[in-house]
Amino acid sequence: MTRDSGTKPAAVSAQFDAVVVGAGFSGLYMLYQLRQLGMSAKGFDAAADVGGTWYWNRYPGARCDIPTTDYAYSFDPELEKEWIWSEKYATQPEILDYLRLAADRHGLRSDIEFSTTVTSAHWDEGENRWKITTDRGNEIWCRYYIMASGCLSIPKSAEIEGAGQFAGQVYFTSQWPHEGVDFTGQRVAVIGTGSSGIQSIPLIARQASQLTVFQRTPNFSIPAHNGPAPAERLVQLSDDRDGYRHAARWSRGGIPAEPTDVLGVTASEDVRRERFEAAWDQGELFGILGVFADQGVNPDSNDIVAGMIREKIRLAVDDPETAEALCPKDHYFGTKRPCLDTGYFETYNLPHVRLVDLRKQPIIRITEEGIDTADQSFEFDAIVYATGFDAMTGALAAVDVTGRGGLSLTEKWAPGPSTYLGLMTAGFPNLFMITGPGSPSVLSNMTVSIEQHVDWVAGCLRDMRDAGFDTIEPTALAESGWDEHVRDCAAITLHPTASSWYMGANVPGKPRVFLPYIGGVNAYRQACDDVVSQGYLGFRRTGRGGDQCRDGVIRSMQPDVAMVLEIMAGLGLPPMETLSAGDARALMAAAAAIRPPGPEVAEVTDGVMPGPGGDLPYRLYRPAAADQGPHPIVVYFHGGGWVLGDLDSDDPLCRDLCARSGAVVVSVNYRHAPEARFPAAAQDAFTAVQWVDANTVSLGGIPGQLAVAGWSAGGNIATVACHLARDAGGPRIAGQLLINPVVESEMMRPSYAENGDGYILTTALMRWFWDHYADPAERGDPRAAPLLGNLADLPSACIVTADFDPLRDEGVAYARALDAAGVPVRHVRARGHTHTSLTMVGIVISGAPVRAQMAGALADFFPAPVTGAVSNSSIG
Ligand code: N01
Repeated sequence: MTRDSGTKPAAVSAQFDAVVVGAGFSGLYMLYQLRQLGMSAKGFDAAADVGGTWYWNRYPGARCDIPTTDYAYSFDPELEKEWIWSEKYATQPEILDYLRLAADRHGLRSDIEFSTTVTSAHWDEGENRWKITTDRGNEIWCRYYIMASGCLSIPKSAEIEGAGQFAGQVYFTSQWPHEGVDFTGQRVAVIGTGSSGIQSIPLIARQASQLTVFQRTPNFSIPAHNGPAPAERLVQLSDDRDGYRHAARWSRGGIPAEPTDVLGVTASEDVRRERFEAAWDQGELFGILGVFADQGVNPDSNDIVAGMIREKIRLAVDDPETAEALCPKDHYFGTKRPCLDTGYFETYNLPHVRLVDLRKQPIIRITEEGIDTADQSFEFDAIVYATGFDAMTGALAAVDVTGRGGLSLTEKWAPGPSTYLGLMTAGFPNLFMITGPGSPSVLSNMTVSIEQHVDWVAGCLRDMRDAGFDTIEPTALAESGWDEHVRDCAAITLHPTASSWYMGANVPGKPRVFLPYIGGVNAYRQACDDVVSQGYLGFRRTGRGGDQCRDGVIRSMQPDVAMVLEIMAGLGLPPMETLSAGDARALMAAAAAIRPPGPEVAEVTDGVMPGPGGDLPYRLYRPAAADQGPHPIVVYFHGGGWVLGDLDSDDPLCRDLCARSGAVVVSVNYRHAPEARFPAAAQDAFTAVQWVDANTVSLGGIPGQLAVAGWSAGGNIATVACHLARDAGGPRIAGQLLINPVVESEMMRPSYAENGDGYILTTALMRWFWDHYADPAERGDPRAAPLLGNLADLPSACIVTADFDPLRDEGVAYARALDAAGVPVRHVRARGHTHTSLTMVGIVISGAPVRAQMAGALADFFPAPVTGAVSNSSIG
């Protein structure tokens, strides 16, 4: 950001405990907290006064898009009482006044050097301090360097040829003249239809004689319905301010709200309409983003909301062609930040306002007189750029920052930012970021996130001082674990599909990574608190207090798996092992009845095959019409500890495997314990494989292309069938896909100690299964514990193991033992998954890529290319 004019202070060389860059919401509160700690601190800001984003963005119509009752500090109860917001969404001048008052109440200005830009920050390893320099020649040494420089503070350049040629007036919404602009009688162009454009266009239209809006991407916007601050919220606040603020801190977005569990895809048309209209009338971003619980992850649900907003746009705009051009269709609703407007779409009904759709006629260049598009030359008196920001990383990278060994921050972040909790980055000790990339920041009510970050940093500095540490820095492991978690959270949403500034897509050459943390303010706060309560897990701290490193990863479970576990814990179900086999089966069946059905396949038929103890029911899934076959066949065995499960229990998973792999899947319902104990299930499995092999052609299979698959105990009998087939000299099995298989009975491996409690399949339940299935004396038989058998000459294997599964280590051991025996093995690690989560098709979205790998392994078992498989990317 260029420096604003102001009285030039004398250059100084000084020492402080901390330097804070930025004097907006975060910088001011950080300075306040540093004072509370008794630390000396210096603030710098390029602006001539406090305010941060609210100092610069003075364009007409600039307001916040979070209700101002919530967009406020909570740390100062007196300020809260003293300040009454005049509107639901306050204007920029009012918010700036509020920040001035906050600064004055605490005398913060005296600590801030205004009109001064920090240009470099270098970590001195000998001194264990940062050396900071500014554009005014200051040189400051400090222990802590705190970037409170905002997420949207570096304007993006216009990137349009000839931008410097224009002879008329040029304005950027992000650097608006303080004295305001009078457009009366002028021909004005606005380029850009993000929040800044959408807020300013209706007001510019009031003055301009002609207004032409150049739109590259239409944006979703809903009416703000601005007015007085909502009475209901004011009452809530005055009745129980602390309770309200507490609820905000532990909410998903930073505003108290009851999350819905209504799914767009299953709700009735009436419910959909009613919920949408209520959110539309409320005029709040989080409301419209939360009409349905699944609209952020499910394209069909998202389309319902998006479609209703497009309906509203068509109703608001008179000219059908203009209306259509204003309807966003290239991104899912919410994946680019939606806007709140006041009369935006209606502005296009004014006779002097025109929309130019840059998708149809792109801008070729800016000329001295105006703008040339592919179709037309326009003349203007003024051009307004509302073209956005180098978001989230721009301000951090604008300073020349070097850490340990001269490592530059921009070099480290060339592939995309990497942080621990969005607060710190490895190699840069004592450098803190307020609302940095990898934190909820721009997806949340910023004031709540800012206070949480500042409080965390202040607590961290206090703890360091108390324990005698001078430096703190995340470990590489902790940081990569957090980065992975941030990516995992984004990957299950629709966000990565959009070319948004959240993805860095608006700045040419910027790496495309989802920048903020989408797991929620509450989940994030919990992670930060857990880091502290675990002795600053993931940090190295040094000083006279010693050299302490608590290495580790704070969150490694897939976010949707964690959510399912939380929901299940909330149901208070009795532990399975306390039930009779019959009651446990009934519980499983009840759960199966209410889950999503899994993908469509061409045909599903039930039948029976002869088994050693009577007929065995089976269900056949065909990937394409029979006359489009034949296909390879996979004989599948369901999970359930040899006690539970049936043809229905693994139905969605079988559909998924069939649709993804293009193989016919024959799911076999073998005999169960305790009614039929060991080795009944294993015998049934082998018999089923023999029968399918003998009937390959009539089942629509390709002779010689037969594989087995199974999950859990089904994996056990699938591989045992391979042992038996090898020993019997046939049938020939092309491969075995074993998903979290049981392959031994000891239950002694570390994964039992790590994961034996809390992840659905527990040690106690596993013991219950074994007790039902086999006598202790039988459990060493290779038909019960195949890991103990002869593994030579078994079919190629794909073994899937899940991180949070007690069976993980025996699966890994089996993969290693097969490999040692010369069997080709592929080991798929289901990162962050539990024993059961991969089978939750349509619920646990993060399981989809793992199931795609399974299907790929099945396809690899068969020599010829498989026909009929659908694109994996189309299956959730
Ligand atoms: O910026 P933006 P913004 N030629 O990046 C277009 C917050 N905010 O300043 O989408 C032609 O959203 C660009 O087109 P495209 C809020 O978080 C909040 O409006 O890249 N067009 C887009 O239409 C917001 O999301 C409030 O195809 C070009 C626009 O310019 C964030 O700040 C108010 C172009 C930029 O939209 C950023 O908002 C204001 C080119 N060369 C801002 N380059 C509140 O309400 C870019 N565009 C609180």
